[in-house]
Amino acid sequence: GGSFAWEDPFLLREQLNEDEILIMETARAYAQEKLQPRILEAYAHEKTDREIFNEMGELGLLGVTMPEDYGCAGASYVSYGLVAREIERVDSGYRSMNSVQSSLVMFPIYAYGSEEQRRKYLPKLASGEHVGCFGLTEPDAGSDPAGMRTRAEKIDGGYRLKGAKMWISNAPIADVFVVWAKSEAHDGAIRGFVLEKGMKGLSAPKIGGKLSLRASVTGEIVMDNVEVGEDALLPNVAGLKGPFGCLNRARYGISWGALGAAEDCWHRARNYGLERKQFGRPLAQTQLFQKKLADMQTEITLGLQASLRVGRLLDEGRAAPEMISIVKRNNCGKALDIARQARDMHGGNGIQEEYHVMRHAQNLETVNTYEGTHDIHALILGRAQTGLQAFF
Ligand code: TGC
Ligand code: FAD
Repeated sequence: GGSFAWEDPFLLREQLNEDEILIMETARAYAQEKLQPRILEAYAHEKTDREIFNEMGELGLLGVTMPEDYGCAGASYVSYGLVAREIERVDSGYRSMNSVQSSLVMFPIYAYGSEEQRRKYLPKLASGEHVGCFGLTEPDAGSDPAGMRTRAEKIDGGYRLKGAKMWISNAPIADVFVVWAKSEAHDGAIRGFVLEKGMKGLSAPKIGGKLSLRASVTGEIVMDNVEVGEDALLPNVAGLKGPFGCLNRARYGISWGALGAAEDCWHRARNYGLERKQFGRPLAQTQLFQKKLADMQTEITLGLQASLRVGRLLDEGRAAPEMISIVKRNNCGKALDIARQARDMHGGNGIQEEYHVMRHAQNLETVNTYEGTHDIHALILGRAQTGLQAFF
């Protein structure tokens, strides 16, 4: 018979190779020592610390799957998932900063860019000297990005971009903007463009009033006749499969990340239940409390095992987008439920910032919505098994 580790029931750690364990431990030490101490202040005052990009870059935690030629770690997708889990154990907003930079900005430049674009942008994004953002969503096109209005008109030697993007992570502090637009010169196909801070007509106002993901700044991207050269076009992809290729990777990372936040809630609820006494005994000695802990342990353990499997398939080049929809949808939905339960199990203290669980619950509302809402992933999976699309 084997022994049982309550916090790692299926011995996930044993399924990782040495490089993966190393990168996980680097990310964990950084997250716990450097990020955890600043989160309450950052969250309360909506402060996004720009330095975090430099710190992550220095440790090799940005764009970990990209090759070493461009200043990256050349690590596995499993490593990328482990990094997301460790960072989101502290806060979903910090993981968001990393996901966008890695999967939504560095990946498209690497996968769809020219060699010149790769050399120009990737090393500075990898080191955190530059911050990137990804503009797909618009005020009137969220779940249905095909409905975007942003246009690229052909001009002599390049393009003129017109339109507005909404809900864009990192935008107000970004140096590099990967934006998607319908291009007249390409029969109206959706194409990717790389814009740079300071271009005439380009602005990125902050969206205020968020009650979720407050440590990660979100903005609009306004393109008021932004003129760019031919070299701003990502040459090697056309159509929605461009942005979706990036989303596949980010969604996969989020499936790990959300469970990191859930684990933090689970561990905090367990500790609280062991210490807090009511009716003359620890809360953790009641049947209802133990059932909740068992449910959390079960969902987290199953979810991590599923993400690990999808990560291995990604590393083998065999992961289908629908597999990613299963883990993104399930793990975000389960993490949100777990965070809400953990909040409840803390009683009144559960609403207090220093117990952290309510912040996770608030954050996971966003995580369950962005990168394809919980229901949109259900429709993707419904379509894949019935052959019938139910979006419209
Ligand atoms: P559909 O007809 O299904 O597909 C259009 C074209 O795209 C291709 N495609 C994919 N390619 C690669 N990977 C995928 N996952 C793909 N899904 C679709 C497809 O093959 C087709 O190609 P082609 O060559 O035949 O034209 O498109 P649809 O318009 O019916 O799409 C519906 C739907 C719901 C699947 C899709 O639009 C969707 O997923 N909506 C959700 C939108 C979304 O996820 N937005 C995310 C914005 S970015 C963000 O939230 C970042 S937050 C990150 C952070 O801060 O951490
Ligand atoms: P809608 O599409 O209007 O959906 C509203 C509701 O209707 C949802 O419950 C949805 O599930 C449901 N719904 C929609 N269509 C259907 C249907 N056919 N059938 C049944 N139900 C349906 N986007 C980016 O491009 N880049 C970013 O960096 C980025 N960062 C973000 C950061 C934050 C903090 C947030 C909140 C969002 C971010 N987003 C980003 C946008 C995010 O991807 C969208 O919010 C998300 O895709 C949902 O789009 P929407 O908000 O327009 O909602």
